[in-house]
Amino acid sequence: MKICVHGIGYIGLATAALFANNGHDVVGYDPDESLVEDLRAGEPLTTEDDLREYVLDALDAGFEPSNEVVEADCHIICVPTPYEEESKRADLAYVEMAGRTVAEHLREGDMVILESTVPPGTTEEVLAPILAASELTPGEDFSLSHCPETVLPGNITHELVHNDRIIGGIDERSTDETIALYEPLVEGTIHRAPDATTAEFVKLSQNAYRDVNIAFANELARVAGDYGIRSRDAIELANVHPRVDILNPGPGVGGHCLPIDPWFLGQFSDSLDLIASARRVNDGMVDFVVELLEDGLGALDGASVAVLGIAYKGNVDDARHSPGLRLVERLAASNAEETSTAAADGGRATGEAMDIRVHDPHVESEAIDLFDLETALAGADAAVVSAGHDAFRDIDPVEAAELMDGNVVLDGFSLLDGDAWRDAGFEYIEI
Ligand code: SAJ
Repeated sequence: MKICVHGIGYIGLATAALFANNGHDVVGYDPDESLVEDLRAGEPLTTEDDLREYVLDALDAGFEPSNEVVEADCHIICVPTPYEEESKRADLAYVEMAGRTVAEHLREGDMVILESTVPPGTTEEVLAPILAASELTPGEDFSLSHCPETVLPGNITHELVHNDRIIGGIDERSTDETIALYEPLVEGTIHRAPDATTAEFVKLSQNAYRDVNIAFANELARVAGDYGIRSRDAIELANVHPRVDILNPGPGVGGHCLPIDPWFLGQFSDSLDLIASARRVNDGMVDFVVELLEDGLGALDGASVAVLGIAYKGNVDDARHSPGLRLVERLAASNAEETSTAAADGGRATGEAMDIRVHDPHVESEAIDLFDLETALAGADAAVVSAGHDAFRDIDPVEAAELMDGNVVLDGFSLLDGDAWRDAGFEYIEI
């Protein structure tokens, strides 16, 4: 089948490769010229080795990246749905734009599938009317469905094939056709949603569920701290019950899904309560980390802090909405506050600014200065592990003690060997 994938970022690229590697004739449309050029030159923009190989196989199989949209039997929309921080809403401009482009190329009998994560109702209420501008009727002249992706970044090529899929069309025929397209490629089970809006709702509910579960763990961690017990021991023991499955506390929830998708549930509803609270609990973890740090150091004024990790989770290079970045911003903001309070007091600073040095073995950033591990630790009063990278387990506490001036280590993910760090003279703090 001729397939045009609209948007070949992370998900679109993997989706295009999935179809191309399974015998379909795939064009991947993206307006970004350098992205398309790099892909054509066999240079997929990814640090995931599996995905790179998978895309290279797809290019060998005829996958064609392009800056032009083509007529196709099936259009799959994988464009971003950015989150508007202030209104807590999804910006659907890219979906709308893709809809208009598809409408220009739509023919009777084609299929249109929306994979982007969107607020409930988007396929039926936003996309369908735009596609109807083609003068073809959605559901009658062409099929239209929502088929959300659910892959875990870092494990995309496996999950793309093995995860279950939820598919919901705007009518029965749309659902049937979309299921028939994915069924031969997917090893997980394909579940039929009653309609497109339910499929959209399910995807968001899965991420909101995980976010609420993590918020529960984070709240337990704060409560456990009040009782002087270790939250991870308590959670591990609570989880021996066959119907309890609490996730892990940490310095907050990052990425471009969990901190955002729960809010999309509220785009056309005023009923978010627990889900909104969970968001606030998770966002508030950065303040808790700062409190723990302040307790450990005595005072933040003039302290030198090594922030280890700004990726949004362990072993990935993506720093979007990450707890590590929030921590850096939060510490930098206390510096700014200190300076402006000093100015208001007549110009004399009461405390000194903090020196914040950031290290991340996976992330490259132009927005923030990154240091190698030794430089970040040299002279530091405290080190904070703010991303769960496996590489941090290899830090030798004895060498760290020699490099650092102070002896505070705050392990946001309890991934270091606490006893070894204590033996090396550190005050080892967990969440
Ligand atoms: N985290 C914790 N404690 C935990 C687990 C995670 O604090 O016990 C934090 C992580 O450190 C990270 C954040 O949560 O900051 C999110 O990480 P994640 O691994 O839970 O999820 P994502 O954002 O990488 O991917 C999620 C997945 N959704 C679910 O598991 C329900 C993935 O399957 C989705 O495809 C993806 O969102 C998406 O694209 O929506």
